[in-house]
Amino acid sequence: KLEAVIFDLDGVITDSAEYHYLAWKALAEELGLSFDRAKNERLKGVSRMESLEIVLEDSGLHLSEKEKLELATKKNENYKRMIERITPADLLPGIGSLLDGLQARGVSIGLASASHNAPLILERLEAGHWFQAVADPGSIAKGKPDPEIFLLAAEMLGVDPMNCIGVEDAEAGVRAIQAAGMKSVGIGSSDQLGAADLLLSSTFELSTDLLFGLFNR
Ligand code: B16
Ligand code: MG
Repeated sequence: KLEAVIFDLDGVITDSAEYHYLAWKALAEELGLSFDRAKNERLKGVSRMESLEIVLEDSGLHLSEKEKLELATKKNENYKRMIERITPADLLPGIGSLLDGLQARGVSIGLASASHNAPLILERLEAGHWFQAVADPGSIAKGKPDPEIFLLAAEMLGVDPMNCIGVEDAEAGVRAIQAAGMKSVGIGSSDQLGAADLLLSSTFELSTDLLFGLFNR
């Protein structure tokens, strides 16, 4: 029985995934490295420092931990300037009415984002009131594709993972949801998200009926 829906943030609630892409691209260009959307796919759902390792791979650069931290901080400062511009109008299509609909039907709502900037983004979107639980990525040991962050959100909501749906735009995220024993909804293309229980090409296609339907088949 559906008790809770646990959402990823970047690329599902709002398109901050695009700002992550732009900020990593700016950093890569500054370092004289190539960076394209195909490489960016591998960064989705992945922590800031792990993302940096992917940006730097094959660069031939040998950087100290301190230098890496400086680069990651620089990317994050640039990213933070970009997300200042987010307003409630930046909720992705259909998300506001979906969250209203779930709330009306008594379904709990949680957030399982790998981003340390998630609370700031929820505030900019004025979306915090919908979420009964926001899992803190700072308090988990392993990031996606490990299930930890989704399990933490379910625990905070007091629900059994078996009665949860996770919604993700990243391959690592869909794998995390499945490893948590939840039903998975992927937003994106089958190239990355083919493993999801339900695959939709846009958030606009999400509906409460579709989500409840995942439990009646
Ligand atoms: P930050 P999600 C993830 O958020 C992003 O997809 C990923 O690209 C980013 O590196 C990660 O958050 C960490 O974000 O640098 O803001 O702490 O998709 O799990 O909501
Ligand atoms: Mg995401």
